[in-house]
Amino acid sequence: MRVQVAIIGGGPSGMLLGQLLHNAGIDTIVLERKTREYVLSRIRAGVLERGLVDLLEQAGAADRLHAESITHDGTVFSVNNEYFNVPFSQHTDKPVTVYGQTELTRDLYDVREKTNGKILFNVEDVQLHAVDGDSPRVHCIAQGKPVSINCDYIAGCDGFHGVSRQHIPAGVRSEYEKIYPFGWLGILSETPPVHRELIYSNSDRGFALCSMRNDSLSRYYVQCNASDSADQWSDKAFWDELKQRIPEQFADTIETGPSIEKSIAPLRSFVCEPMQWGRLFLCGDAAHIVPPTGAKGLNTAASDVYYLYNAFKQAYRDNDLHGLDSYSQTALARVWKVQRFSWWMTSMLHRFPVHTEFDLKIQRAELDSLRQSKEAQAALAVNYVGLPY
Ligand code: RFL
Ligand code: PHB
Repeated sequence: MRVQVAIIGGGPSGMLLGQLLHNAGIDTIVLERKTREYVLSRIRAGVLERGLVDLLEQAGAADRLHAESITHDGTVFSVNNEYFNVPFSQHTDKPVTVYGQTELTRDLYDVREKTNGKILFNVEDVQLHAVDGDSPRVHCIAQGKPVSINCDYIAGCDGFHGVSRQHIPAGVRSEYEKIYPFGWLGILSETPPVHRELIYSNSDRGFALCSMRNDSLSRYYVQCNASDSADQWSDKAFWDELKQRIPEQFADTIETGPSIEKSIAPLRSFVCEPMQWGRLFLCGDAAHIVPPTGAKGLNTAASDVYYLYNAFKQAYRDNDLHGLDSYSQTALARVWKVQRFSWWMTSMLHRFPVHTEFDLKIQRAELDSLRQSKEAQAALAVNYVGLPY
């Protein structure tokens, strides 16, 4: 088989890039290791920047999002019992959109199927060959049979645990990493959200987040030990802990119910440089991870997709390789700004085991500044709604 761009990974990055290229007449195949059902069972992001929504529109996958998503013009921060709102609309002209990654990925699968885009699920043993030459190839096993794909370029959209990144030679690749000494225990429950906006909570017992998917589906998180397992947290233990970490007004009114999903996510910052080697281009979590506190992982995957999609169009339509040659540099410039914001949000809101009284005072001063200063709120707002591409 021959395609122009072979895409490894059918998560949101691979599907969005694949659909944009497909709509632009560039021939692609998406190779996904898991089944469609498995990918759609992973509960992840919920807050989308305008840039991502625009790309979904261009991909022809935004109809359901427009009908079912919720728009947020601000967010709440709380410190023990006190809370304040940071209004985005006073500082930016963009809101954020609340719509689950699961639904967004489902929409991308549906549009790929409807437009006859090539995709193979459940592929095994994906191998990349000759990525630094003119004719890269991808081999894999699909439905028990070997498949060989010749292509012009490979997009490595296979997430943090994928194979693509390893093809950048060790002598060329630099990896920057920070592992946080805690995780997030998250649950999904079929209950109405406790508040119409998200609540990011710094409490003496640790961080908590009240989020949502729609009017009758809530997503809540509490900071937990990195070594905890989700099974050891009963629903009751989760709700009791959450209620102790949010202001009383919300604890008293929150509607609880059985969890329909419960999982623990580790918190990590990670960047791989460069994001390109020969004809291989990394995109999304394959190249970088942020702690979820700033809601930036999926959104940063989307900015990579934007740069890479435009670079491929420039290469195929105008025979101009400038966008592809500068992809890594362009994407990384934004990635590091997003890393800074996600690290800052994480540092401001969590309890670290090494925290001294001094550190806690600094953290409180940071939150006081955010509450009192329009400039501090503006800085948060422009980052939270999304830096320009
Ligand atoms: P994904 O989603 O990991 O998809 C990669 C896909 O590649 C497949 N794969 C392979 N396929 C073929 N061959 C191989 N060898 C393969 N190896 C892997 C995998 O099966 C998978 O389907 O990466 P992608 O597409 O780059 O998307 C990134 C996002 O998923 C991620 O950044 C976000 O979920 C992060 N994130 C959030 N991001 C936001 O922008 N806003 C949020 O509100 C937000 N909340 C979150 C989050 C992540 C979380 N967790 C669980 C880490 C909340 C949480 C709790
Ligand atoms: C979510 O709804 O899953 C969510 C929202 C905001 C974040 C992280 C996760 O910062």
